[in-house]
Amino acid sequence: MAVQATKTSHQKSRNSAGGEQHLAEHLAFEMARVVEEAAIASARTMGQGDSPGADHAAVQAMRQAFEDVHIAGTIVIGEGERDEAPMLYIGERVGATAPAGVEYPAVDIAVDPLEGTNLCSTGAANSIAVLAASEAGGLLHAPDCYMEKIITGPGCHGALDLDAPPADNLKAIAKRLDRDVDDLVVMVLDRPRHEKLIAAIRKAGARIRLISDGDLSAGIAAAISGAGVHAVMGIGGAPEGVITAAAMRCLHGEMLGRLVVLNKDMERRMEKMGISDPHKIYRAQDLAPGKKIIFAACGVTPGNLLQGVRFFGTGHRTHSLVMTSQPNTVSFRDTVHLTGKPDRRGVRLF
Ligand code: VTB
Repeated sequence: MAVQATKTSHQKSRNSAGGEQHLAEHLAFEMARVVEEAAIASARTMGQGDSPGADHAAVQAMRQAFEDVHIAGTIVIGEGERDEAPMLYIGERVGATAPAGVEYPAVDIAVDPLEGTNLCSTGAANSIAVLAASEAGGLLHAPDCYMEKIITGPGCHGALDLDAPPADNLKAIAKRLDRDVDDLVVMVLDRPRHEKLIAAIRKAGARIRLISDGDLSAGIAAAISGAGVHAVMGIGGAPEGVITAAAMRCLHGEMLGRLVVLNKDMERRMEKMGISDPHKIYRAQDLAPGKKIIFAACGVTPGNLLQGVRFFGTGHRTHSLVMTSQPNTVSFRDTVHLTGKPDRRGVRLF
Protein backbone atom coordinates (compact mmCIF):
# COMPACT_ATOMS: atom_id res chain seq x y z
CA MET A 1 0.00 0.00 0.00
CA ALA A 2 1.27 3.44 -0.85
CA VAL A 3 1.95 5.87 2.01
CA GLN A 4 -0.32 8.84 1.42
CA ALA A 5 -1.90 11.63 3.40
CA THR A 6 -5.39 10.96 4.67
CA LYS A 7 -8.15 12.45 2.58
CA THR A 8 -10.44 15.04 4.13
CA SER A 9 -14.01 15.28 2.89
CA HIS A 10 -15.22 18.18 0.80
CA GLN A 11 -18.13 18.71 3.11
CA LYS A 12 -15.68 19.51 5.88
CA SER A 13 -13.66 21.80 3.61
CA ARG A 14 -16.70 23.77 2.56
CA ASN A 15 -18.00 24.27 6.06
CA SER A 16 -14.76 25.39 7.64
CA ALA A 17 -13.49 28.97 7.63
CA GLY A 18 -11.67 29.71 4.39
CA GLY A 19 -13.32 26.57 3.00
CA GLU A 20 -12.97 27.70 -0.60
CA GLN A 21 -9.21 27.91 -0.23
CA HIS A 22 -9.05 24.55 1.44
CA LEU A 23 -11.13 23.12 -1.37
CA ALA A 24 -8.71 24.46 -4.00
CA GLU A 25 -5.72 23.14 -2.12
CA HIS A 26 -7.33 19.80 -1.46
CA LEU A 27 -8.35 19.43 -5.10
CA ALA A 28 -4.83 20.35 -6.19
CA PHE A 29 -3.55 17.59 -3.98
CA GLU A 30 -5.93 15.12 -5.58
CA MET A 31 -4.94 16.31 -9.05
CA ALA A 32 -1.30 15.79 -8.14
CA ARG A 33 -2.11 12.15 -7.43
CA VAL A 34 -3.70 11.88 -10.87
CA VAL A 35 -0.64 13.11 -12.77
CA GLU A 36 1.65 11.08 -10.54
CA GLU A 37 -0.22 7.87 -11.40
CA ALA A 38 0.00 8.67 -15.12
CA ALA A 39 3.69 9.47 -14.80
CA ILE A 40 4.51 6.31 -12.87
CA ALA A 41 2.70 4.10 -15.38
CA SER A 42 4.31 5.68 -18.44
CA ALA A 43 7.76 5.95 -16.84
CA ARG A 44 7.77 2.15 -16.61
CA THR A 45 7.84 2.11 -20.42
CA MET A 46 10.73 4.59 -20.74
CA GLY A 47 13.07 3.81 -23.58
CA GLN A 48 11.08 0.84 -24.82
CA GLY A 49 10.57 2.49 -28.21
CA ASP A 50 6.82 2.14 -27.89
CA SER A 51 5.18 5.58 -28.05
CA PRO A 52 1.59 4.32 -28.33
CA GLY A 53 2.21 1.91 -25.45
CA ALA A 54 3.67 4.69 -23.29
CA ASP A 55 0.70 6.91 -24.05
CA HIS A 56 -1.79 4.14 -23.39
CA ALA A 57 -0.23 3.40 -20.00
CA ALA A 58 -0.49 7.08 -19.03
CA VAL A 59 -4.07 7.43 -20.26
CA GLN A 60 -5.26 4.32 -18.50
CA ALA A 61 -3.60 5.23 -15.20
CA MET A 62 -4.88 8.80 -15.35
CA ARG A 63 -8.41 7.67 -16.17
CA GLN A 64 -8.39 5.30 -13.24
CA ALA A 65 -6.90 7.84 -10.83
CA PHE A 66 -9.73 10.28 -11.62
CA GLU A 67 -12.12 7.79 -10.03
CA ASP A 68 -10.81 8.84 -6.61
CA VAL A 69 -11.15 12.58 -7.20
CA HIS A 70 -14.15 14.25 -5.58
CA ILE A 71 -15.34 16.26 -8.56
CA ALA A 72 -18.00 16.26 -11.23
CA GLY A 73 -15.35 16.58 -13.92
CA THR A 74 -15.69 17.07 -17.67
CA ILE A 75 -12.77 16.58 -20.04
CA VAL A 76 -12.62 19.64 -22.31
CA ILE A 77 -9.21 18.91 -23.83
CA GLY A 78 -8.27 15.28 -24.00
CA GLU A 79 -7.32 12.36 -26.14
CA GLY A 80 -9.67 13.27 -28.99
CA GLU A 81 -13.34 12.97 -29.87
CA ARG A 82 -15.42 10.21 -28.30
CA ASP A 83 -15.31 8.01 -31.41
CA GLU A 84 -11.52 8.09 -31.64
CA ALA A 85 -10.54 7.81 -27.95
CA PRO A 86 -11.92 5.20 -25.58
CA MET A 87 -10.64 7.08 -22.53
CA LEU A 88 -10.33 10.73 -21.59
CA TYR A 89 -12.17 11.80 -24.71
CA ILE A 90 -13.54 15.32 -24.99
CA GLY A 91 -16.83 15.48 -23.14
CA GLU A 92 -16.13 12.45 -20.94
CA ARG A 93 -17.29 12.73 -17.34
CA VAL A 94 -14.66 11.89 -14.78
CA GLY A 95 -14.51 11.87 -11.00
CA ALA A 96 -15.72 9.83 -8.05
CA THR A 97 -19.36 8.91 -7.73
CA ALA A 98 -20.91 11.25 -5.20
CA PRO A 99 -22.93 9.67 -2.40
CA ALA A 100 -26.64 10.49 -2.36
CA GLY A 101 -27.27 14.06 -1.30
CA VAL A 102 -23.69 15.21 -1.91
CA GLU A 103 -22.77 17.33 -4.88
CA TYR A 104 -19.18 17.50 -6.01
CA PRO A 105 -17.93 20.70 -7.68
CA ALA A 106 -18.24 20.94 -11.47
CA VAL A 107 -14.72 21.09 -12.89
CA ASP A 108 -13.49 21.38 -16.48
CA ILE A 109 -10.28 19.52 -17.15
CA ALA A 110 -7.66 19.66 -19.89
CA VAL A 111 -5.36 16.66 -19.89
CA ASP A 112 -2.20 15.58 -21.65
CA PRO A 113 -1.54 12.24 -19.91
CA LEU A 114 1.87 11.96 -21.55
CA GLU A 115 3.20 15.16 -23.09
CA GLY A 116 6.15 14.01 -25.16
CA THR A 117 5.32 10.38 -25.92
CA ASN A 118 8.39 10.10 -28.14
CA LEU A 119 10.56 11.62 -25.43
CA CYS A 120 9.40 8.88 -23.07
CA SER A 121 9.74 6.08 -25.58
CA THR A 122 13.32 7.12 -26.36
CA GLY A 123 14.21 8.02 -22.77
CA ALA A 124 14.83 11.65 -23.73
CA ALA A 125 14.39 14.54 -21.28
CA ASN A 126 11.28 16.50 -20.38
CA SER A 127 8.28 14.22 -20.85
CA ILE A 128 5.58 14.97 -18.30
CA ALA A 129 2.08 13.91 -17.31
CA VAL A 130 0.01 17.06 -17.05
CA LEU A 131 -3.45 18.48 -16.51
CA ALA A 132 -5.16 21.78 -15.89
CA ALA A 133 -8.52 22.23 -14.22
CA SER A 134 -10.86 25.08 -13.54
CA GLU A 135 -14.44 25.82 -12.58
CA ALA A 136 -16.76 25.07 -15.52
CA GLY A 137 -16.04 27.33 -18.50
CA GLY A 138 -12.57 28.34 -17.34
CA LEU A 139 -10.54 26.72 -20.11
CA LEU A 140 -10.86 27.43 -23.84
CA HIS A 141 -12.13 24.42 -25.77
CA ALA A 142 -9.27 24.64 -28.23
CA PRO A 143 -9.52 22.70 -31.46
CA ASP A 144 -6.86 20.12 -32.17
CA CYS A 145 -4.83 22.36 -34.45
CA TYR A 146 -1.60 24.33 -34.28
CA MET A 147 -1.00 27.51 -32.34
CA GLU A 148 1.63 30.14 -32.90
CA LYS A 149 3.09 31.02 -29.49
CA ILE A 150 5.52 33.21 -27.60
CA ILE A 151 5.94 32.34 -23.95
CA THR A 152 8.14 34.19 -21.48
CA GLY A 153 8.30 35.03 -17.80
CA PRO A 154 6.40 37.54 -15.65
CA GLY A 155 8.91 40.29 -16.38
CA CYS A 156 7.76 40.54 -20.00
CA HIS A 157 4.14 41.57 -19.59
CA GLY A 158 3.09 43.80 -22.45
CA ALA A 159 6.50 43.59 -24.11
CA LEU A 160 5.68 41.05 -26.83
CA ASP A 161 4.10 41.35 -30.25
CA LEU A 162 3.22 38.18 -32.14
CA ASP A 163 3.41 40.03 -35.46
CA ALA A 164 6.78 41.62 -34.83
CA PRO A 165 10.01 40.13 -36.24
CA PRO A 166 11.62 37.66 -33.77
CA ALA A 167 14.57 40.04 -33.33
CA ASP A 168 12.25 42.75 -31.96
CA ASN A 169 10.66 40.39 -29.47
CA LEU A 170 14.07 39.17 -28.37
CA LYS A 171 15.26 42.75 -27.86
CA ALA A 172 12.18 43.46 -25.78
CA ILE A 173 12.66 40.31 -23.69
CA ALA A 174 16.36 41.02 -23.14
CA LYS A 175 15.57 44.57 -22.03
CA ARG A 176 12.98 43.38 -19.53
CA LEU A 177 15.38 40.76 -18.21
CA ASP A 178 18.24 43.26 -17.88
CA ARG A 179 20.55 41.47 -20.25
CA ASP A 180 21.66 41.31 -23.85
CA VAL A 181 19.97 39.35 -26.61
CA ASP A 182 22.98 37.03 -26.82
CA ASP A 183 22.44 36.08 -23.15
CA LEU A 184 18.98 34.70 -23.92
CA VAL A 185 18.11 31.03 -24.37
CA VAL A 186 15.12 30.37 -26.62
CA MET A 187 13.48 26.98 -26.95
CA VAL A 188 12.05 26.08 -30.34
CA LEU A 189 10.48 22.86 -31.60
CA ASP A 190 12.82 21.33 -34.14
CA ARG A 191 10.51 21.33 -37.16
CA PRO A 192 11.00 22.31 -40.81
CA ARG A 193 8.22 24.90 -40.36
CA HIS A 194 10.56 26.79 -38.02
CA GLU A 195 13.42 27.15 -40.46
CA LYS A 196 12.92 30.90 -40.90
CA LEU A 197 12.25 31.48 -37.22
CA ILE A 198 15.41 29.64 -36.21
CA ALA A 199 17.45 31.60 -38.76
CA ALA A 200 16.02 34.87 -37.43
CA ILE A 201 16.77 33.98 -33.81
CA ARG A 202 20.31 32.98 -34.75
CA LYS A 203 20.79 36.22 -36.67
CA ALA A 204 19.57 38.19 -33.65
CA GLY A 205 22.29 36.47 -31.65
CA ALA A 206 20.23 34.60 -29.06
CA ARG A 207 21.11 31.07 -28.07
CA ILE A 208 18.72 28.28 -29.03
CA ARG A 209 17.74 24.91 -27.65
CA LEU A 210 15.99 22.91 -30.31
CA ILE A 211 13.59 20.39 -28.83
CA SER A 212 12.07 17.39 -30.57
CA ASP A 213 8.82 17.62 -28.56
CA GLY A 214 7.35 19.22 -25.48
CA ASP A 215 6.76 22.93 -25.97
CA LEU A 216 4.43 22.73 -22.95
CA SER A 217 7.08 21.94 -20.36
CA ALA A 218 9.40 24.34 -22.19
CA GLY A 219 6.80 27.10 -21.77
CA ILE A 220 6.50 26.47 -18.07
CA ALA A 221 10.29 26.52 -17.72
CA ALA A 222 10.37 29.90 -19.48
CA ALA A 223 8.12 31.35 -16.77
CA ILE A 224 10.22 30.07 -13.86
CA SER A 225 13.46 31.91 -13.36
CA GLY A 226 16.49 29.76 -12.95
CA ALA A 227 15.22 27.06 -15.30
CA GLY A 228 17.65 28.24 -17.96
CA VAL A 229 15.07 29.15 -20.60
CA HIS A 230 13.94 32.70 -21.30
CA ALA A 231 11.42 32.18 -24.08
CA VAL A 232 9.62 29.65 -26.20
CA MET A 233 8.81 30.68 -29.76
CA GLY A 234 7.12 28.97 -32.68
CA ILE A 235 4.20 26.81 -33.63
CA GLY A 236 3.05 23.92 -31.44
CA GLY A 237 -0.22 22.28 -30.51
CA ALA A 238 -3.21 24.45 -29.51
CA PRO A 239 -4.36 22.05 -26.78
CA GLU A 240 -0.87 22.24 -25.25
CA GLY A 241 -1.21 26.02 -25.55
CA VAL A 242 -4.30 26.05 -23.32
CA ILE A 243 -2.62 23.91 -20.68
CA THR A 244 0.46 26.15 -20.82
CA ALA A 245 -1.83 29.17 -20.37
CA ALA A 246 -3.31 27.62 -17.23
CA ALA A 247 0.23 27.32 -15.86
CA MET A 248 0.90 30.94 -16.83
CA ARG A 249 -2.15 32.03 -14.83
CA CYS A 250 -0.52 30.56 -11.73
CA LEU A 251 3.04 31.70 -12.53
CA HIS A 252 2.09 35.10 -14.06
CA GLY A 253 4.13 34.31 -17.14
CA GLU A 254 3.47 36.19 -20.36
CA MET A 255 2.06 34.31 -23.29
CA LEU A 256 0.62 35.22 -26.67
CA GLY A 257 -0.99 32.65 -28.93
CA ARG A 258 -2.88 32.54 -32.21
CA LEU A 259 -4.54 29.52 -33.77
CA VAL A 260 -3.10 28.49 -37.11
CA VAL A 261 -5.99 28.31 -39.55
CA LEU A 262 -4.99 26.45 -42.65
CA ASN A 263 -8.20 26.53 -44.67
CA LYS A 264 -11.88 27.43 -44.80
CA ASP A 265 -12.87 24.00 -43.60
CA MET A 266 -10.91 24.50 -40.40
CA GLU A 267 -12.39 27.96 -39.99
CA ARG A 268 -15.88 26.44 -40.13
CA ARG A 269 -14.90 23.79 -37.56
CA MET A 270 -13.68 26.53 -35.25
CA GLU A 271 -16.88 28.50 -35.68
CA LYS A 272 -18.78 25.40 -34.62
CA MET A 273 -16.66 25.27 -31.46
CA GLY A 274 -17.62 28.86 -30.66
CA ILE A 275 -14.47 30.54 -31.96
CA SER A 276 -15.78 33.44 -34.01
CA ASP A 277 -12.45 35.12 -34.71
CA PRO A 278 -9.93 32.41 -35.62
CA HIS A 279 -7.17 35.02 -36.02
CA LYS A 280 -7.53 36.40 -32.52
CA ILE A 281 -4.36 36.86 -30.50
CA TYR A 282 -4.93 35.20 -27.15
CA ARG A 283 -3.25 35.94 -23.85
CA ALA A 284 -3.04 33.42 -21.04
CA GLN A 285 -6.15 34.89 -19.43
CA ASP A 286 -8.12 34.38 -22.67
CA LEU A 287 -7.02 30.77 -23.08
CA ALA A 288 -7.51 29.94 -19.42
CA PRO A 289 -9.94 32.55 -18.08
CA GLY A 290 -11.00 30.51 -15.01
CA LYS A 291 -10.93 32.16 -11.59
CA LYS A 292 -9.86 28.97 -9.89
CA ILE A 293 -7.21 27.29 -11.95
CA ILE A 294 -5.42 24.19 -10.80
CA PHE A 295 -2.36 22.95 -12.65
CA ALA A 296 -0.51 19.72 -11.99
CA ALA A 297 2.43 18.17 -13.84
CA CYS A 298 4.62 15.25 -12.89
CA GLY A 299 7.97 14.48 -14.48
CA VAL A 300 8.14 11.20 -16.40
CA THR A 301 11.70 11.42 -17.73
CA PRO A 302 14.21 13.76 -16.04
CA GLY A 303 13.82 17.34 -17.21
CA ASN A 304 14.64 21.02 -16.75
CA LEU A 305 12.08 21.54 -14.05
CA LEU A 306 11.13 18.14 -12.77
CA GLN A 307 12.89 14.90 -11.99
CA GLY A 308 11.70 11.80 -13.76
CA VAL A 309 10.11 8.89 -11.91
CA ARG A 310 12.69 6.80 -10.05
CA PHE A 311 11.96 3.19 -9.15
CA PHE A 312 13.81 1.43 -6.36
CA GLY A 313 12.34 -1.97 -5.75
CA THR A 314 10.31 -1.19 -2.64
CA GLY A 315 8.76 1.93 -4.10
CA HIS A 316 9.19 4.88 -6.39
CA ARG A 317 9.69 8.61 -6.19
CA THR A 318 7.89 11.29 -8.16
CA HIS A 319 8.48 14.99 -8.63
CA SER A 320 5.52 17.23 -9.44
CA LEU A 321 4.68 20.86 -9.90
CA VAL A 322 1.27 21.66 -8.43
CA MET A 323 -0.20 25.14 -8.62
CA THR A 324 -3.41 27.00 -7.84
CA SER A 325 -4.36 30.47 -8.98
CA GLN A 326 -6.60 31.17 -5.97
CA PRO A 327 -4.96 31.05 -3.48
CA ASN A 328 -1.90 31.60 -5.64
CA THR A 329 0.39 28.76 -4.69
CA VAL A 330 3.22 27.04 -6.52
CA SER A 331 4.47 23.85 -4.95
CA PHE A 332 7.10 21.39 -5.99
CA ARG A 333 6.10 18.05 -4.58
CA ASP A 334 8.74 15.40 -4.07
CA THR A 335 6.97 12.21 -3.07
CA VAL A 336 8.30 8.84 -2.03
CA HIS A 337 5.67 6.18 -2.64
CA LEU A 338 6.49 3.19 -0.46
CA THR A 339 4.71 0.29 -2.05
CA GLY A 340 6.73 -2.72 -0.91
CA LYS A 341 7.64 -4.19 2.42
CA PRO A 342 9.64 -1.86 4.71
CA ASP A 343 13.32 -2.47 4.17
CA ARG A 344 16.66 -1.24 5.48
CA ARG A 345 16.96 1.53 2.95
CA GLY A 346 13.99 3.64 4.13
CA VAL A 347 13.64 7.15 2.70
CA ARG A 348 16.54 9.14 1.24
CA LEU A 349 16.74 12.89 1.58
CA PHE A 350 17.19 13.38 -2.16
C1 VTB B 1 4.06 20.25 -29.87
C2 VTB B 1 4.85 19.50 -28.83
C3 VTB B 1 4.21 18.18 -28.49
O1 VTB B 1 3.20 18.15 -30.66
O2 VTB B 1 2.89 20.81 -29.34
C4 VTB B 1 3.83 19.36 -31.05
O3 VTB B 1 4.98 20.25 -27.68
C5 VTB B 1 3.10 19.99 -32.20
O4 VTB B 1 2.86 19.08 -33.25
O5 VTB B 1 5.02 17.47 -27.58
P1 VTB B 1 3.93 18.50 -34.31
O6 VTB B 1 4.59 17.31 -33.64
O7 VTB B 1 3.10 18.11 -35.50
O8 VTB B 1 4.92 19.56 -34.60
C6 VTB B 1 3.96 17.37 -29.77
O9 VTB B 1 5.20 17.07 -30.38
C7 VTB B 1 3.24 16.07 -29.42
O10 VTB B 1 2.03 16.32 -28.77
